[in-house]
Amino acid sequence: MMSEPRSKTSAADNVRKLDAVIVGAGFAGLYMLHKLREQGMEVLVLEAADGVGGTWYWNRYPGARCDVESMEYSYQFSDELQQQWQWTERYASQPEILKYINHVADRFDLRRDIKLNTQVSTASYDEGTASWSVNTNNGDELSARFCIMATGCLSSTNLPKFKGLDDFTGPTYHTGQWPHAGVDFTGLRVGIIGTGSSAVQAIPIIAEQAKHLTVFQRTPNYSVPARNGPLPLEVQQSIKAEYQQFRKTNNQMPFAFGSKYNFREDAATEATQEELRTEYEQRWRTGGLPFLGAFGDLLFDMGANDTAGDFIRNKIHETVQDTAVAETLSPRQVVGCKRLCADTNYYETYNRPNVTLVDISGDPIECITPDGVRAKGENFEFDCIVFATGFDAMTGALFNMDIRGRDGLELREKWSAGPRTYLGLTTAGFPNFFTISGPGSPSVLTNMLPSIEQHVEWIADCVAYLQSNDYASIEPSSEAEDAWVDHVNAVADTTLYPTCNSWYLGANVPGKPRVFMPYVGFPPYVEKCNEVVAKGYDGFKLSAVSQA
Ligand code: N01
Repeated sequence: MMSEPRSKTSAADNVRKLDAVIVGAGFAGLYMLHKLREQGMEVLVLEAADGVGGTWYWNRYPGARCDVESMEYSYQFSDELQQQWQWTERYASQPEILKYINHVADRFDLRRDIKLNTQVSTASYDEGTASWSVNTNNGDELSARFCIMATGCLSSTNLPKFKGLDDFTGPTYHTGQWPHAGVDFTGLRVGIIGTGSSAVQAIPIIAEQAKHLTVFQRTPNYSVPARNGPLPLEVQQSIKAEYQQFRKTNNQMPFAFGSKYNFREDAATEATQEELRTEYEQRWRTGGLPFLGAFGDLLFDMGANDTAGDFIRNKIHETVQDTAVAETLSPRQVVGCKRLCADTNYYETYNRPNVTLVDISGDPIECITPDGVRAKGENFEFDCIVFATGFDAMTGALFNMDIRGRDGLELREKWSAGPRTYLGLTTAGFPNFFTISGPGSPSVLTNMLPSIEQHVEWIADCVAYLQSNDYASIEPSSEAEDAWVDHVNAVADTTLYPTCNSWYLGANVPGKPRVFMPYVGFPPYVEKCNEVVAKGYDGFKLSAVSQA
């Protein structure tokens, strides 16, 4: 599709010239590289880690696994790949997903165009040449027509600035930057701060090893049993026999997964007590996030949502023997407005004699001390501390770089009141700059793999369109962007998502503007993206080939 790849070097000025630079070698970066190379482009992927895998490279905490089923949380762009790869469990563990990503990197010969251990420090747009200058911590100087951010939504860890953080004399760990050698907690007194998805997976396993585990909980989270287990060969074969149709049906689901679980349209508000109990019980037994598909109004109507909340709170009380602990573990916010967790023995773990729950909802942690944590006027002594405190989601990784568009406009400055994009793919003032699963796209509310594939294919088609029509650059108009931002908010406001302090809103990071970042609803989003293209890139400004 591309005419001629750009010349490879420019020895005189030491700047390597490329068609595209991609930042990040996770699922998004790898597929983007594959796609653009197929189009004859010269591409380089820059990756900070010393291996591929993105989120699955970093998040190696005990119990880390995906909450979307393995037959769905995988690439669909290659039928051979999806037919040949064998998953072993209903939900793939972190090591298995990392093995899969490495297999993909080898299978499609991607490694030769990936530079590891390389962090992008600056990326700036040069109007004269209609290209991006990219600099790295290793002194690389690159010039590329297209700059594509595949930096992930949950890749910049959030470590709250606890007073005394550096005073603790033992080791500390963040779930999102776990040591590769693993951690042996045997015989140790362990403190863990946070009770989100990472903690909910890690706590049961750490509790089995540790001498004592103390959990500091600021907000309880709803969790449903994952019901993980081996994935029988016959189940895989039956899905593989109709894999393409299965993928297609999933892509028509609101969150791009779970079609076999029937996301019902019936209203919980119109169901009898018996119907509610039967439906929730059946989903609790089946396990996993399709629990939220029990009724069509769960994420839209407070009364409907309460019925799901009551059901889970009852389950917590049935499971946890100590009534006071059960009550402390019982969330009061809307089910699903913080990401629903899927666990293995999470609530059961609080029946262990070596586990203590500390409710810090009313009294924030006072400080970290040389020996542990001080909270509620009490000193808790630990041999090590685990921070399961999440991520500066969706914008954090982008803001870790100095990204400047037209006229030196800084991305951090432009988004200081919250991210502004058109379709979550592009932002005004930043020509030829794309964000894969960026804010304003369904991303984290969906099965990430189909969302990533849809973005990669949209970007690849866009680049091919520019090439074949001799356009130098593309960027959205401010009007299209403003309308999209308003639309993203309007859609979110029809749901219950904005009702609690979630990372979807940036509420977990002090000082971050409170803006709902993802777009709710995969099928209408894809339809909009396709419509924009069908109308000749409606809402975008296309510039003729630069004379520079
Ligand atoms: O992070 P989180 P996570 N003092 O932000 C607490 C995906 N994921 O890494 O709720 C005390 O959810 C914070 O408390 P609060 C998934 O999308 C997927 O667990 O803000 N506590 C919260 O309890 C998920 O949603 C999988 O009041 C503080 C916790 O730390 C996302 O990643 C597995 C605090 C952070 O929870 C993030 O999950 C893992 C403070 N100052 C992750 N600051 C699966 O696929 C924060 N907290 C299964």
